[in-house]
Amino acid sequence: MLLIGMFDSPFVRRVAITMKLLDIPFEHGNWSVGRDFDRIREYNPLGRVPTLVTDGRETLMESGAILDYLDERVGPDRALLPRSGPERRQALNLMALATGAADKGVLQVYERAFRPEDKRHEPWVARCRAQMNGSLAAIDRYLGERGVSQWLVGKRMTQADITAVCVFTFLNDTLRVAADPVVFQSLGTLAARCESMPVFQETRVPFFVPNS
Ligand SMILES: N[C@@H](CCC(=O)N[C@@H](CS)C(=O)NCC(=O)O)C(=O)O
Repeated sequence: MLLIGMFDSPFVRRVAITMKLLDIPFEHGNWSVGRDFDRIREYNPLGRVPTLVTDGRETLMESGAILDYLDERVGPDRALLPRSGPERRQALNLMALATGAADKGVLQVYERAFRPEDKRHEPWVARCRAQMNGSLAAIDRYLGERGVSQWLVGKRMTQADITAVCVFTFLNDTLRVAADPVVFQSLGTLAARCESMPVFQETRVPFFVPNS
């Protein structure tokens, strides 16, 4: 299998971590959405990552759809998203908040990377920042109430934890969301716990400016 996209993307990274945890080997197409745009579009007309090319030459796009395929491949007992019921709904809600925060973060990063300075619109950037912070705060509050030593859902690490941590680390690297240690303290504790695990360390790379 070929996983296209750099690990500085939280969307690519959550797929890579999942594949490693589920013992699914892959070749890594470490291609930049800026520099390797045309090459990525040969596989995904949208020019987006992650894109996964399966051994059966099927091309999958959107990290959520790719994760769904990976869970299906390993079966319900090993799947990283809870199978059904309140835990599944809670995990999906937390992941929606996390990926939503990441989307708003990516927009802010691209504003700096792709848009000339005189064309930037600060009120729009501020709106993205407020949406991003609001989502992170909701996850942080939820975990704080649950207990910082807990996983986000159930009694084991699930896709909700992987996604929340990949997003939090990305937003911290690019936009310094946790510069003040009091803000997002619970998420910070969860991230520190996960980032010390080998599977997270193997996919931890410095952020790369997209159009360089
Ligand atoms: N909803 C998508 C978001 C993926 C995404 O935003 N990827 C970024 C990299 S972090 C990308 O490909 N950007 C290039 C572009 O959209 O032009 C997913 O979950 O896969």
